[in-house]
Amino acid sequence: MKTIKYMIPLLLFFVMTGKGVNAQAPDAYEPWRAAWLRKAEQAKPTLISRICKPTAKAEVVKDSASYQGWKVVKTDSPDRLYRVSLKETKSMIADFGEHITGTFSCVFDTLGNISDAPVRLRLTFAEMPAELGEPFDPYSGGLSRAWLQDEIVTIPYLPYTLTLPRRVSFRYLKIELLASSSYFDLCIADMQTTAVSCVSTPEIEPAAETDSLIRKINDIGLATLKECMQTVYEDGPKRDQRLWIGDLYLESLANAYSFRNDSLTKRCLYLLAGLAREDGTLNSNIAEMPTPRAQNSVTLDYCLLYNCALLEYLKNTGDRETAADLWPVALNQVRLARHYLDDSGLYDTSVQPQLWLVFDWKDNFDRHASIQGLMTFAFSETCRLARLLGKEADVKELPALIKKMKKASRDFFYDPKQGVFVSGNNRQISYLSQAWMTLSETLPLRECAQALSKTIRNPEACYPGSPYGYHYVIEALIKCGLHAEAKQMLTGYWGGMVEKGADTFWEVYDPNDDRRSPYNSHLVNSYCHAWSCTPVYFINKYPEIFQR
Ligand code: RAM
Repeated sequence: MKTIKYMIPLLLFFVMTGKGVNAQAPDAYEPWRAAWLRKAEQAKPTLISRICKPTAKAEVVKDSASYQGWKVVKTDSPDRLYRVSLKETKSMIADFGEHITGTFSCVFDTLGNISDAPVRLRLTFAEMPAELGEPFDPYSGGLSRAWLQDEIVTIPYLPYTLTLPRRVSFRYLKIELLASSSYFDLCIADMQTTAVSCVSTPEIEPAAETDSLIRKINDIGLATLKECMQTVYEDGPKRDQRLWIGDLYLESLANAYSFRNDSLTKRCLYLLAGLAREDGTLNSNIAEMPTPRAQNSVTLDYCLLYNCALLEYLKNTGDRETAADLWPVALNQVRLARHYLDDSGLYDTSVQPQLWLVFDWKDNFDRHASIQGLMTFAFSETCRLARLLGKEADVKELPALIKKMKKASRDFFYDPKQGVFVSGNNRQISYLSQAWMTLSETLPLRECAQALSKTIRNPEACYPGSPYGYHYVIEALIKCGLHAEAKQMLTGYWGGMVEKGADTFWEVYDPNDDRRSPYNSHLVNSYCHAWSCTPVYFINKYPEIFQR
């Protein structure tokens, strides 16, 4: 009895300070985690499959006028791939006519004599002509060599149906004969890929009178998005095959203006929440197989973009239950980001640990102004989300903080003489600094428009290195009324990829450097990359800008 009497004040102390709760449940999401993962599983889409066959026999040709120095030339009808002596041809290329993702199988047969020995072959699946033309070894890339899609296979006897265990993502397939017996000849009798995606046809399409280049960009954007929409939003079906928050945000924007598979967005939001860290911080990405698990990595910009993705999801679907469920996650990302602000409301580069800031793949790009702008933008979006959910009380201090941050940004990053935002010790002028300062409405939009238009006309300015970076620049141009510039940037940048032969849009594209790679090998770049699909969003969200 006595003990209970002493325990009551102690219990009260723990409840009031929250210490007791933490001591017993250090996991911020302990009460909800299992339910979130269950809901993610329930929202998992069924994959739609279709059988794809080669549409031509082809060859790869070195050509300095083509992208990355290689082009594929169709040489024959697809039936010329079959029943032809592999001993004579040694190597054959099949063109499937479009980018596909799925399971490949092939039937090998003898031509005459029975098979008296195994056969050794190399199959190389390629998104791009360069992957057919250039040897993969010695490999110089920073990411695993195993991402490259070549397989050495040994066929034990013939006829034999080979089905590769690994899902592949490609347009072209090269088959090379490496070793066989002199006693018999062999051929391909049939081949196919069971291609998969969780979507098939878009619900929204541009008006018939839309300019043909814009329609083409829209179609290629749709193909890109479709390929990346599997049982999660993947960043790229060739590589990394993972759900990254930044990619999810842009894919879900494009999905809302095309396929409208809201259940996939819901699944991804729940998965990220269910696999967040115990302190409430989101991990930047999730691998789905064999069971969903997070890669142990945090990127501050992506944490904050989760809140923006959640707001968009709620606006597009009206699904308050999901948004309310995940509201604690949004609050925790704001909490995390606030550690990085100094008293004046400025992102403090001395706070440790400094987290990875993605923003773009571009060497020497200074991210200070961009993270300040993105934080301000994401805090404002979180306030909007709070309003829709009736949770304003949880963020009552944010509006004043946002005001303070904008003032700090103007004092620290804005150069009134030049009329642009600068970032870093070298006072770098970049497209993305202007974009994030515009999206955060740090200055009146008229002045943001001036900063943006000065920057995009400045040949010395640091331009983005990826479609991901360009997305935010176009969003900012539209926001401050620079519609013609937005359209020109979209048709110039994405149109550049179209001109260079893209079937799907690329992870990295620098019009001035065809072999650019953040991984020290253009062969391991992803050439069907989710974050490049957003013309679909722009073109269909803003018909008055892009469809006239
Ligand atoms: C790469 C991918 C992915 C991106 C991350 C940060 O692995 O390009 O799309 O989100 O980096």
